Amino acid sequence: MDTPPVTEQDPGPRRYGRRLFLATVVGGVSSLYWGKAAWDHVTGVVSPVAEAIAPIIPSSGWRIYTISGSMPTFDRATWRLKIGGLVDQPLSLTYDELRALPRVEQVSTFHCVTGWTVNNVHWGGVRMHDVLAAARPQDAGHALQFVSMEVPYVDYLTLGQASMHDVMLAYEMDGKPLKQEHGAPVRLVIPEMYGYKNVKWLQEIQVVPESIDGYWENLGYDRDAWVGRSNGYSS
Ligand SMILES: Nc1nc2c(c(=O)[nH]1)N[C@H]1C(S)=C(S)[C@@H](COP(=O)(O)O)O[C@H]1N2
Ligand SMILES: [Mo]
Repeated sequence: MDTPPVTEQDPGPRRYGRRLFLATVVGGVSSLYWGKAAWDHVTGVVSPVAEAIAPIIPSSGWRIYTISGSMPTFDRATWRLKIGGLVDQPLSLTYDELRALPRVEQVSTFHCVTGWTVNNVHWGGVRMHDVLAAARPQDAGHALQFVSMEVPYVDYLTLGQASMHDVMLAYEMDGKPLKQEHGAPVRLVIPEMYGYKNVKWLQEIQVVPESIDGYWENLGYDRDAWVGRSNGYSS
């Protein structure tokens, strides 16, 4: 990696204007959308050229973050993605089972709340709908808890947020399997929200009654981390 892993510190002064341009486009779609498709959250699209070259030109400008100073190791033999909590059918997916779900690709821009941005990241993975559908969430479940192998990193999204069209579980970046430093084997991608909601090294998704504060929210960042509309301070 280019830079040693660091942990995100104080949010610092606000650097984004409200009119920050959020470029995001879906390059592949799954047939079913779960919940309301939220196309109105898309405020811009990348050019076809940018979309075409994204898989061959690695996205640059990343800073690698961990909260523990070490990175969890992905063991293909033992890793499982567990789907539990308020579901009728708890699941434990192997890496191959995850890869067998309907595949989607998208090009979207990634923003850390501290001010750095990576444009036109080409992601490959699965939509939340396809992961959750088989687990059959119960009516009492209104949110998802995302649990990292990096304990105690967790974060939450409401089901409505998680059902936006470009929220995905990504197992590929720039056309290659997700690297360890970026959260292998799979990370959450929600381009509308700042990086800290994009949990790396996922191991479990729990259907829970409501969205509550995750790791960084407990340290003062906003729970709803909308890019350009959240300054990272609790209000
Ligand atoms: N498990 C885990 N996930 C994480 C983090 C982390 O420290 N640990 N940092 C978050 C933050 S603040 C950002 S900006 C992005 C950075 O992604 P990258 O390390 O792939 O550049 O990961 C997010 N997901
Ligand atoms: Mo971040």
